[in-house]
Amino acid sequence: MRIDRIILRQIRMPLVHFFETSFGRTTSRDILLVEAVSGGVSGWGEVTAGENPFYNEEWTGSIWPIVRDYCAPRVLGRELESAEAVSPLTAHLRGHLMARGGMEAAVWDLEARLLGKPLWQHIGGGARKEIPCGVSIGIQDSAPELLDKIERELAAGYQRIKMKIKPGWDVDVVRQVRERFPRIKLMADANSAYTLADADRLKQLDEFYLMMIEQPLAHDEIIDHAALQARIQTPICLDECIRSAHHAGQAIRLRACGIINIKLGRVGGFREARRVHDVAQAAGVPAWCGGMLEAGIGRAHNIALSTLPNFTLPGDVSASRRYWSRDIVSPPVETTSRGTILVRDQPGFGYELDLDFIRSITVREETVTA
Ligand code: OSB
Ligand code: MG
Repeated sequence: MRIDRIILRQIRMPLVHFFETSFGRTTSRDILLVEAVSGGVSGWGEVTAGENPFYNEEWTGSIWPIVRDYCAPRVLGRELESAEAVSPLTAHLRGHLMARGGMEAAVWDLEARLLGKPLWQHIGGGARKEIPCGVSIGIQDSAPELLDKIERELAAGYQRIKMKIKPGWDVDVVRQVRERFPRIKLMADANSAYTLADADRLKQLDEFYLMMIEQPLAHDEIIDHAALQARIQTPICLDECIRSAHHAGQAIRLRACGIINIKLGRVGGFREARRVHDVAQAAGVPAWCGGMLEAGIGRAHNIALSTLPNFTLPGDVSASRRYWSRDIVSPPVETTSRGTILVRDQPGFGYELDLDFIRSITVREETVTA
């Protein structure tokens, strides 16, 4: 496979509802799409970086020069044995995993299309034809608003609820949710808002028998998570901390987590995501697929990833309509009344692109050639 050109596009899409985490509120997204073209066939990737360097150090503005000046030139015009070869070609970059991962995912999609195969099959997935879905619910302006939202998502069939927490929006709010919904699968995500000094407060969450608490401590701190896990019963799930299979192995060995959230962009693409998956599986640590408020392409890639066998817990990948009044793929991603997404069998990521719509919301475009 030889890639002739890579087209970068930045699209702007308002969210139907703001999304707030411990690091801030997002109302509109600026997303980078990567189109990799080989002999007239295109594969597409979506970069999962946020608009600001708050979740991790990457952001919409850092992606463009990294893909244009460092990632694309390494793969363009070169004979690639397979999509597997892309990640090693950009491995000399320090960090910038989301930028690398967005381009890498485009090449996986391209290769699947060249072979006429669905992406899920091409990456070695297919353990399930229906993906179990949960939802991630941001910090709301009031607890009653949160309870209403949860009620609506449960009525739509979603299998588990993740609520965002931060200091000042934690034990009391979780208690209210638990009192109202005593039996649901419930978890909390702190996005690194606490330190080990908060261990007593975090221990108070044990009484609510959460499925897990996600990333309570610093984004780059595995050892403190191990110390916290020794003090609390609720299983810790790591998100931000796990950027590679190596990190996953270290975290598991140190007993810093009992569950791993795998995000395609955060680990730099499909090759590393599969390696993280394999490390977790070998250790008996369950995984689930995290979300980054993706548009349809990223969502479809997440669905493909979620068909690997060890994605046994409901993930954050949910219906397009929860985020967008109109998505860039057609049909939009939809869920069943069982709270699942049906895996599609079309070649590549499995959905049609709405190119007219993409054109209408593109604020920047650039083509890179060999
Ligand atoms: O920590 O999982 C996270 C969104 C943006 C940044 C980080 C996270 C999230 C989510 C939303 O929880 C997941 C989604 O619905 O896409
Ligand atoms: Mg998270």
